[in-house]
Amino acid sequence: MPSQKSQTKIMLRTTVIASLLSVATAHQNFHQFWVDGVSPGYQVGIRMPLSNSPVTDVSSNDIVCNVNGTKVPSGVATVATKEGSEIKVQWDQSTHPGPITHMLYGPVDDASQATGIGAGWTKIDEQDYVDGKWANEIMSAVNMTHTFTLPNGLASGEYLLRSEMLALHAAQTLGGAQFYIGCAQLKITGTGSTNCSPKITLPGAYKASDSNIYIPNFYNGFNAQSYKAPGGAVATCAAGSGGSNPQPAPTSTAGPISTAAPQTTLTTKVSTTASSVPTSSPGGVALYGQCGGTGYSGETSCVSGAKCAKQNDYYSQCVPA
Ligand SMILES: [Cu+2]
Repeated sequence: MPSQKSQTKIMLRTTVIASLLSVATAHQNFHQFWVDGVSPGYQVGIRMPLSNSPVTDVSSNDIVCNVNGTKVPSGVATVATKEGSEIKVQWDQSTHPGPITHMLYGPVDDASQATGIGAGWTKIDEQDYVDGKWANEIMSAVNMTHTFTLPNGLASGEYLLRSEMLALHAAQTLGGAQFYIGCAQLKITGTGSTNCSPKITLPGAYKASDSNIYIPNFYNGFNAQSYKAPGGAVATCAAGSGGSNPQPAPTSTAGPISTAAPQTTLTTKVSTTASSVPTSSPGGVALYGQCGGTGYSGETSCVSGAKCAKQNDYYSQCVPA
């Protein structure tokens, strides 16, 4: 029978392990997103990191798309959307105080081949500390989700969407801030002809000693209300009028003015991802609905005025005839 002393030792050790575990489970990943209310599925379209641990070295390539996130080809599906679309991201539950930020990298020909390392990033969304709550608390109240819109005026092409939750609970120590990062791959149809600006270089834009990363007085007089997440201002993009959800912010006049009709599409390049229900009607599949592809067994004719066009082996879609 173990002595009183060794029992105490065992209990102590168990307590230490339990508390380490609870710290580990407090970590978080970006695990799902929705485009105009439709999700391609859990972890689909996202370069999932090897673990839910944070990146703390802001000068490493891991700051781009998390550990393993710059590996190409990525083997991850690219999800189709359009400028002005509403993107909802969902993260694992988090009690770590801090902001959420979204950046785009592109356009590129093939998002699955883009490492994201370098100067091609622009910030398109940021939530910091609002009405006494950090972004993670605000998200916690809505099932750990955060919603924003893609800017209008984007050039058509493929992009990386970088979601970052910066945890500041250890930011009072140099190198203590914890960056949780996940990158999704999007194919965006846009009306712009130029990129958004200003550009952000990753790694490079963040320094460990930046005043929004290293906050010595975080628990002692720090004013969260004036806090702004790293990466600078939210970008402006070339003007365009294609989206059905106009963005108030962009003011640039660099792009051509288009009168293209609003489009609603959500397609994925990989067969394992289809979770959207095809919209069928007596006259055929609705405009932009699915009408074919490997594994598809629904209606294959489109409503009048639309034709079924093959996007890839896995997806055919009704488009204007
Ligand atoms: Cu954690």
